[in-house]
Amino acid sequence: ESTYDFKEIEAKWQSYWEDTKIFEPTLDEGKERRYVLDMFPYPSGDLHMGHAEAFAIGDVTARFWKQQGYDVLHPIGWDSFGLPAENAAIKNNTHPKEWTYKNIETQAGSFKRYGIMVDWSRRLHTSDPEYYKWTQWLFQQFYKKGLAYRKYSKVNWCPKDQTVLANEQVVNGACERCGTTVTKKDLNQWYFKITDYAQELLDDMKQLEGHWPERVLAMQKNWIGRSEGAEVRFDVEAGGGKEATDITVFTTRPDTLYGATFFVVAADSDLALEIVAEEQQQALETYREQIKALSDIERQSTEREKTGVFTGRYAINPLTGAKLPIWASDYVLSDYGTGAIMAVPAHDQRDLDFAKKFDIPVVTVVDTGEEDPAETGIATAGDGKLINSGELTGLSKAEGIARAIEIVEKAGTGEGKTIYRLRDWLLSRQRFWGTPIPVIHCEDCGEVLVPEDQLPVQLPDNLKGEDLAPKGQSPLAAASDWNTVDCPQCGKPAKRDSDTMDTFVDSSWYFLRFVSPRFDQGPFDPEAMRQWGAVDMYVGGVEHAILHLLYARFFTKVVRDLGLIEHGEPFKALMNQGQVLNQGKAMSKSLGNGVDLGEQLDRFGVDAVRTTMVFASPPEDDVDWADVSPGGAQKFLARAWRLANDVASQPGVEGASGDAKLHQLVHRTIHEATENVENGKFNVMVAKTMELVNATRKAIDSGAGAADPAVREATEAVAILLSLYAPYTAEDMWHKLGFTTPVLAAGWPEVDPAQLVDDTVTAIVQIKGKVKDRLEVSKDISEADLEKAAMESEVIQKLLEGQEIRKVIVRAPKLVNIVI
Ligand code: ANZ
Ligand code: ZN
Repeated sequence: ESTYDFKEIEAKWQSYWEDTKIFEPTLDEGKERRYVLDMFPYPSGDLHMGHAEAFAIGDVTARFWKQQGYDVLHPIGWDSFGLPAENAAIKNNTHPKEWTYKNIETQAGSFKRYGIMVDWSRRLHTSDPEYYKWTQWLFQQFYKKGLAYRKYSKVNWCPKDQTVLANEQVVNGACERCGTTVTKKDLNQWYFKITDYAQELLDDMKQLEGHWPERVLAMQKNWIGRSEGAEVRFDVEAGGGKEATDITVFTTRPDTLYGATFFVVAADSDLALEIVAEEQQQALETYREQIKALSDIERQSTEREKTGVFTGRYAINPLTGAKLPIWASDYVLSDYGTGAIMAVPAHDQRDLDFAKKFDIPVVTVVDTGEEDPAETGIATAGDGKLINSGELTGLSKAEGIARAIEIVEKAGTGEGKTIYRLRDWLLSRQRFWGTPIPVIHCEDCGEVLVPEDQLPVQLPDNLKGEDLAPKGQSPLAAASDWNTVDCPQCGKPAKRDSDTMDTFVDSSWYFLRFVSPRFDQGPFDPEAMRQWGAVDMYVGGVEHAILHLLYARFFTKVVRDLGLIEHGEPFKALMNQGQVLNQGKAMSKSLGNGVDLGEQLDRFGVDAVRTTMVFASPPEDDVDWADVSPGGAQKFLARAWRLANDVASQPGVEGASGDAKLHQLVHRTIHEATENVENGKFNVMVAKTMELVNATRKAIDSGAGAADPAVREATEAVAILLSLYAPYTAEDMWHKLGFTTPVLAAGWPEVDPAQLVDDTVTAIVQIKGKVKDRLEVSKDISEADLEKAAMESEVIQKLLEGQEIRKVIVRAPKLVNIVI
């Protein structure tokens, strides 16, 4: 009873929290609501140290808002489609759902043990038909708006996983998952038209400034990649057995038109094949074979030596009439801008490298004051005066750009243009364990949406093991009993679409589903959505800085434009937690530096692990498990817990505020803890709790004693502070202190501003001119209060016993002299 036994304490409270439903929002009318969300987990094995950190951090905010009196929604679910389940199924000759739901159960058990304040009644899994029915429904709404479409395209193909990868899943030319070199393949694929929202995705980042980490906003901005410039049309002379034509380029530097000395088309583009002179065709085809396996990043790398082939054709500069040789090269990308450029070697490094390699002239047209690029091999990109540029000569770079656009617009050979690096989102996957695309292909009717009343299109249950092994087409394409259906429009035999959706689709709207996860009339209940709206605080790893967050923002905007919600940004605030490292490195099997969460919990207890995670550093910094001390955290919690144990055995004194110094410290601690949590300095908030625990212990042992009202006040405050990150200890203390409701129902203590006044002075209390006591008082104390404080002093009261007071002289704030 009087020693801190975390195992005993943990065993006591989990079911209590479930019974009292204290983790669930009350949905009371008129109560202000807050929505806290942690990025939902993927069910790979059991929880690990990374989960433990992220969820400990997310829970601080959720519990803090709860204590502050908000009605808090803090749900949990699983992102439960995906490749690992399928691979496990192939290996174990099972259906992917077995591995998936078994792991989910394991993780759910661990989360419950971990004491996260989540509303378990709202739990969802994206692989449940009740969930993916609405993923399919949303896909169909996108389709009807022209925001989901299919096109033939060269896609990134992982030869090992036998599936298509989005650009963002290709890292340095290799598959993000398995590291195999990615190749290109021509396939008919589904896309979401996220490019329609490029500008809005940029503009709305203003709302997020100050609430999202700056670097995340910078990464998103960069990814969207807005470029302002012009499109300019160049005539192409007839030659090499081909007729005259024209090619449009995109340039951010129309001011440098006079410096264009050659022309480049993307070697892998159809355009290159169309224009190439007959005598150069073979050379081009050989070159195209060579570059096939290269990723975009390799192609654009400034390190790599430039390569290319002359096409045998010439373009005419619309301003100068000069004849520019047209080359084909891999440093120009076929899917950016128009897939063709005018090359200005003096002012673009890639062009200069190419010009040097193939002996093409370099003409400087902007005098930046730097040395001549033709000599140095270093292109100059800065501002300066235009030279050798006809009617543009003498202008600055900005003036030149504006003027050149005017000229080409007037001549009808070009126009000002803004383009984006952002590509449409390739969402189809040739895999089994994902949301089936709810479309039927009919020879006569083309693409036909599966009628709404037939949703969800469910995955078949009868495929397992080898049936799921990648064979270049989706296992669903091979399952003819599943994919053969009647066309909903004409009734003829037709085929279901056999692709499934990228799992990023599932996670692009789950935060909307949580407001009413059992609703069966739509993706969410409009009334519940009106009440909860956007997520107030979203917590998760910075690895999701681009894709997941961009996709979720895009989905939210489309759902708003469908008239289903009012808000256009899903996450009002974002917190990126750091990683948990060991010995300065990410934990990994190969390094052998993994730390098992379950073992840590067994050894130190849930609260000690959670406290360590929160205390180690500010939330966004990494935690090195080799540098922290869960044992120390456990001692701190035991110390805190013993306060309640000591106070509990005391009768308690009513009325007076007790030990003034401790009373003041309580209020200062709460005040500072509030600011620390609000500013995301959770670690400092823990340090403040530690100071309060130490001061309270001191007051018990060598001062006021455990019965002092300030000691009780301090101990209650400690329990409430601990309720943000050490839930079991906090709950146990709270009940020891005599309360019969959960500590999360305590409410955040109110701070008495008078206790925050900084300047106190030491007042001297004299009897007949001799110093008998000293009091810590506010420097603004009134004469009457100072006299009262002096008379209430225990020392003085003893000395005055039986004496007749003749006169009291008070000089606030420093002196009281009692004459007897
Ligand atoms: C002439 C020029 C002169 C250019 C100069 C730059 C500097 P951002 O800012 O990234 O949008 N470009 C256009 N399309 C391309 C493609 N498909 N692949 C590779 N490069 C391409 O870059 C725009 C500039 O990159 C364009 O402006 C074009 O080169 C090149 F002193 O045109 B510039
Ligand atoms: Zn049909």
